[in-house]
Amino acid sequence: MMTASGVTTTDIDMLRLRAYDLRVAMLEMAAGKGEGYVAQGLGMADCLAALYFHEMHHDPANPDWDDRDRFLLSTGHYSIAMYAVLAEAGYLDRAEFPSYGLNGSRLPMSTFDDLPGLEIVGGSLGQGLGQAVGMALGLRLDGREARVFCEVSDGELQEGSTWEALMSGATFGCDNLVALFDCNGVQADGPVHVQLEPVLDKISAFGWSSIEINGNDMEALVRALEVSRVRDGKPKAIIMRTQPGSGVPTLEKRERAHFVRITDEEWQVMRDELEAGRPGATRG
Ligand SMILES: Cc1ncc(C[n+]2csc(CCOP(=O)(O)OP(=O)(O)O)c2C)c(N)n1
Repeated sequence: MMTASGVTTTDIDMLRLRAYDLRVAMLEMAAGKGEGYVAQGLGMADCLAALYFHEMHHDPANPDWDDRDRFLLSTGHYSIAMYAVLAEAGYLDRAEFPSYGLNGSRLPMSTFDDLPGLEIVGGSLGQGLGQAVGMALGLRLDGREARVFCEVSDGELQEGSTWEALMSGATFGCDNLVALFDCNGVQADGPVHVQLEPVLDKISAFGWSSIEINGNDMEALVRALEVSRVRDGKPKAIIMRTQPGSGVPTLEKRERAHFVRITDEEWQVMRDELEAGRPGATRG
C-alpha cells in the first residue's frame, strides 16, 4: 500500500525497524560504559533512519565521494546516535561499540572527526549550521547536486551563531540545505525555559521554508524530507518535536535524562522495554 508520501507501508515498516536497531545499538554502547547521552540519541533514531536509509545519497564504501549528501551532527554530544547509524550503514564496525566514551576511543562522548562518515567535529554548540551553510554554498559553486542536512538542537537555538547561519542561509538562497531542529524540550539542567517559541514562525520569518512535525513519526519524517527536495531558492527547515528516551518508557519518563548513569540491572530493564516495543511486536 502507498502512503501519502508515495512510499510504501513496507518501506515505512522497514525504516521503523532500522530506527529500532539504532536504539538497540545505542543502549548497547551506553550500557557498556554504564553512562552516556542516550536519551537524546533515542529521540533522534527515527530521523537518522529516514536520512541514511531513505533520503540521503551516500556510499559507505566511499565516504569521501564528492557527490555525497552530507549529514552534519551539530550537537556533538548526540554522538551515540551518530555511531549507531554509521555502524548500521556500514561505515563503522560494531566491534568498536564497547569503546564508547573511553579514553583514546574513536567513539568519544562528543564527536571527533577521525571516523569515516563524520563531516564535522562537535562539542562546541551552535557551530554546525554555519558550517552547513558554507558546505551548501561550496557544493553549489562546484555545480554539484548534493545536499547538506544539518541537525541542530533546541539548546543551539539559544546560540546567536545559529541565527546568523539562518540569516545567511536564506540570504544566499541555499535550497540545497535542510536544517533538522531537534526540539526535544530539554537541555542540561531540565526543561528549556528560554522563550524559543514560536520556533516555526521565527525560522519562517528568517526566509526558510519550514514545517513542524512529530520527529518520532516515521511517515511524517519521510514526507517532510521528500518535500524538502524542491529547489525553490529557499533553505528548508524541519522542526522536529522529539521525545527524549523515545522507545524506552523508563527513560521517556525520567525528568532529568540529559546524561544518564545507571546500573547494569537498569540497562537490562531498558533493553527489555525496548524489545517489547519492537516494530511488529505487541508491547506487553
Ligand atoms: C557553546 C557551548 N556552550 C555550552 C556547552 C555545554 N553544554 C553541553 S550540553 C548542553 C545542553 C544543551 O542542550 P541541547 O543542546 O538542547 O541538548 P539536549 O538537552 O538535547 O542534550 C550544554 C549547555 C557546550 N557544549 N557548548
